[in-house]
Amino acid sequence: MWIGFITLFPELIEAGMSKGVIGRAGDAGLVQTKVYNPRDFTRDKHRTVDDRPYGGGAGMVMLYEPLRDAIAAARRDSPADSPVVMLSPQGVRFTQVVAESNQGVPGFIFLCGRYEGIDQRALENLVDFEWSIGDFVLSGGEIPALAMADALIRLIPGVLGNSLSTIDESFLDDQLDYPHYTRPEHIDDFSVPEVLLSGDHRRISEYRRRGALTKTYARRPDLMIQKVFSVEQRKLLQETLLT
Ligand code: 21W
Repeated sequence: MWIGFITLFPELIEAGMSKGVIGRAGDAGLVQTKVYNPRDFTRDKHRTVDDRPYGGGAGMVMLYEPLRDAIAAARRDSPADSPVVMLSPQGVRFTQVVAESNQGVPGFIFLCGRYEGIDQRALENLVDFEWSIGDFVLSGGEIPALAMADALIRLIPGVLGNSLSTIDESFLDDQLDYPHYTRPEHIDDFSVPEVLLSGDHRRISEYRRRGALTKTYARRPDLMIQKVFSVEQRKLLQETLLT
């Protein structure tokens, strides 16, 4: 996968792409990234990338021309048909379903806005999709772009390796996680639940399914609307919540 980032803050993207699982995917050649700074595509002495909004109002608007030329440069480097994705509070919500439905797309050009936004003519004529990460206000598109890149890169075969967590537990995909414990067994008066030390894999698995199901019911009932519960799930909910 190839990802180009159009951003006034290249260091933010470079830092976010260089660590952990995502950094190793880059080192392994599973993903190539390149950053384009609209400021490098300006022609005036002051390298201007923004101006005041027509019609007045607060804040500044990103200029059309440096964005057009930065996107053109990214298009020359990117695989054919890589969509230009604007990170924007007006965008469609990016979810795991969106990430999964983009598996196999060879490249993306992520356009990160700053200030109040970009000239509408750039949005209408240079951008294919607008994506948001949720209903809260950030200062720009870089953190959403990194979040989406992370979600997309994790889905590339070979990036995660075949850790047990990715294969064995698909039945928990639409639920919150169960509690995790590691050594030591006792610390500051707090102990590890006995069942996890029992070696009884059937009981351990039930403990985890119960934890995931009841946590989801309590915190994210929206994930359970119209869900058809299995006989076991009804039993686990009933035992845990009604007794
Ligand atoms: C936030 C720019 C708010 C402009 C109505 C009119 C990209 C983002 C962003 C930003 C405003 C994403 C206003 C979740 C986000 C992003 C910068 C609007 C006031 N309201 N996902 N004018 N949240 N945000 N300012 O903020 O670029 S994806």
